[in-house]
Amino acid sequence: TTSGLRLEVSDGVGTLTFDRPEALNALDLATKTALLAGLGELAADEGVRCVVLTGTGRAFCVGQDLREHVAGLTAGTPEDVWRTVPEHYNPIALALHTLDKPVVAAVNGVAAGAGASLAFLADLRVVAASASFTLAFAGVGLSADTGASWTLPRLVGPTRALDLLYSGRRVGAEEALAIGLATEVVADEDFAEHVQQLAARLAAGPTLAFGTMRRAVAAAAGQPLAAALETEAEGMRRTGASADHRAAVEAFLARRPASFSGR
Ligand code: T3D
Repeated sequence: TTSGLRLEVSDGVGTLTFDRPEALNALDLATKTALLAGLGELAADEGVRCVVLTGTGRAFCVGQDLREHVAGLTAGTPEDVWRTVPEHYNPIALALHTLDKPVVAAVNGVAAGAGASLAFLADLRVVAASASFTLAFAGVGLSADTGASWTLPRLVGPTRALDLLYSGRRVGAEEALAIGLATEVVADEDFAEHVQQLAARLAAGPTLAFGTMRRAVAAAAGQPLAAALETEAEGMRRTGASADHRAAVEAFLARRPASFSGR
């Protein structure tokens, strides 16, 4: 691929694979543009019921391509360089955050800077035993972007978030699991198969209910209990009117396994 990103749809799973292994899957302009377009495509495709974000080679994604970044700064066009945050990183973060289906980050290798931020926006982070996270921003004298200031304290608490942002230290898979950054750690040799099975399970689930849960959990982060209860009530009305709910209740009463269409 010329864009540095591969998009595949198979059996209800939409997979976006960072594919610039020679640059540790750093995000250049073409990759960011393709990522934003790919997320739009997967959002609009009702046949896609689970989204997986992963990388090829030894990295998940190491964030901004610093070679391209420096080339822009050296060319004396810093405004153009920084425009990438509102033009690419912010819409990418919102597109990931607002998908109406489960999102899995399959963290196959190191996730750095905005690459880590992207993984934090997923619902679940399946992390290969040899993978790691580094917030990396401080190392290049930058603050944080792509939602890390919002996601990270929610995942690990504000004190740990600032420790990780200040230090930029490498967090291995086991520590990531212990502090709540990883959902699970999987041996490298089992990783691809494990991710595929997880994604298939999610894609075979009640997609409308999953999307509604996803929105409710995100909204609750900024709501008092009374408002969250209203969001829940509205969600229960929507999912309660779904074909999946009806069919699953009938299956339960008939002692059959439920089969979900996603609607
Ligand atoms: O443009 C804007 O508006 C800014 C937006 C910023 C958002 C951001 O994401 S800022 C954060 C950017 N990312 C980083 O600062 C991470 C930098 N990389 C690292 O800290 C380390 O490379 C890693 C911890 C990720 C991996 O370390 P290690 O020892 O396994 O590998 P390495 O030897 O450092 O890197 C291997 C190669 O990848 C190397 O190239 P070479 O020397 O073999 O030709 C290295 O330069 C290259 N590389 C690593 N990260 C990047 C990169 N090339 C371009 N951009 C990178 N981000």
